[in-house]
Amino acid sequence: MDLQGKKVIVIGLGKSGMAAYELLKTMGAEVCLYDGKEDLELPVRDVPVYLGNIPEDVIKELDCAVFSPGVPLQITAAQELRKHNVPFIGEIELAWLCEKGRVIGITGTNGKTTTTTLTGEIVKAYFDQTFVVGNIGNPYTKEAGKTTEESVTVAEISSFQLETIDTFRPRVSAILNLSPDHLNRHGTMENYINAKFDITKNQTTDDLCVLNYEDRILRERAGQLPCRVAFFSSKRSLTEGLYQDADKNIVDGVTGEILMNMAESHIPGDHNCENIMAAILMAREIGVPMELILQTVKNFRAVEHRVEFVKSVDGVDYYNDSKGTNPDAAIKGIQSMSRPTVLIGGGYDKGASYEEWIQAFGGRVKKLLLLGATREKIARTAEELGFSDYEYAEDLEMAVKRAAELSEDGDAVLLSPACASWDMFDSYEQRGNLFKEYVRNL
Ligand code: UMA
Repeated sequence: MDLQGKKVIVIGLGKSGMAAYELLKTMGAEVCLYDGKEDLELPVRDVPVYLGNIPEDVIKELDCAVFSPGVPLQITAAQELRKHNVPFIGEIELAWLCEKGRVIGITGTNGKTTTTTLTGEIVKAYFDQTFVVGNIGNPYTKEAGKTTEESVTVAEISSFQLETIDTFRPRVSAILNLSPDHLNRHGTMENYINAKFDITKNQTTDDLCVLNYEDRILRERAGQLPCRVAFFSSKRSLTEGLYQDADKNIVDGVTGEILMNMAESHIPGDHNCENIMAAILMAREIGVPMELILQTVKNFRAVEHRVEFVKSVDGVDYYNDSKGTNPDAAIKGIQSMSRPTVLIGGGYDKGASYEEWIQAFGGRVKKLLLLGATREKIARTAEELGFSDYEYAEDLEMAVKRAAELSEDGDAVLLSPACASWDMFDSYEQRGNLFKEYVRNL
């Protein structure tokens, strides 16, 4: 799509929207901007900005709309655009139009950020020009203009972002796992799964998709994908791809060669073993020598906000798992605790069910402190499951203080909300940073 001289509107003026705007200017488009927030402080003064709604005479003139990932495709402005047959693409697709190098695209419900960061580190160790972009917090449109034929882009891609791709074609993709998330946006699990599989829709047999063998849907649909597939498994031996054996070795399924042992890594747990195996398979496909891959894996440390150790106060270890934004991620958080734990949870309601999360407490949680929009819903589920060791907290700061009172030498305090942050915070990063600040103030 050539956008030179075309009238383009950017929908949503957060990080991605503003980066898309800058890129569109360099592409020679005539840009205007829209945001649903009527009292938004104007981000720029040199182009028209429409807040709340887009006038019909403006819509009639538009050639294209570029959507930010967080803006649902059902909003009134989107319906108006559709009515006037204005085509829309997402911010990822726009970036792709300017991409000159090879792309690794990583999706899945959980583990995306760890896997993207690790893969980025490995690729950076070998290729001079590497860009790590996408849902991880660095909009792809911010970097796409800098790519070259030699560069490699490692992109974390959310289901929101996959809804609005058109020709985006990663040379290597990965779908790490699938569990219910963002159902308020996608409506059904089927829609959510389809959005995730769309990462492969333009791939061909020249390309590879890395899949988790332990995820039934991924395993079953693998044969229908238009590209080659490489599996990894943390639970059973495979004759292809990579697997983890009973002694926690990561083994090459084809040659039987032991590549490394999980004890050599700083990121423990089967879920991290899966992230590591996915990163190894992707990096190998893109041409990074195995020795360098393994060396980088062994040096890699945990990502911020993902079961991140904060501090020990009076013998109590505090962990920040603000990135535990859905029940499945939070299950991994609580399962990695080896001490009696005061757990802080609750937040924005994405329509999830909290049953499995509460069932996964497995006697580890001595008290659950609940905050945010979902606190009553979680409390009801807890009661139904016979877990009544919970209390409400008014805000995160009060929750941290109460957790300190309730815990004793040898315990852990874990913030792992099982919910998004958007009811009380701008982002999970802000929630995690505030948690760390409150802990340091104890
Ligand atoms: N807005 C509207 N109408 C709406 C909703 C939002 O106009 O109905 C406006 C808001 O007023 C705001 C702007 O859109 O001004 C925000 O746009 P955005 O929500 O797309 O946020 P960005 O700042 O552009 O950040 C986005 C991703 N956010 C979401 O998908 C919600 C970031 O992922 C991503 O890091 C960033 O692009 C760079 O690519 C965050 C996230 O929470 C981390 N992602 C979800 C997740 O990981 O679970 C998918």
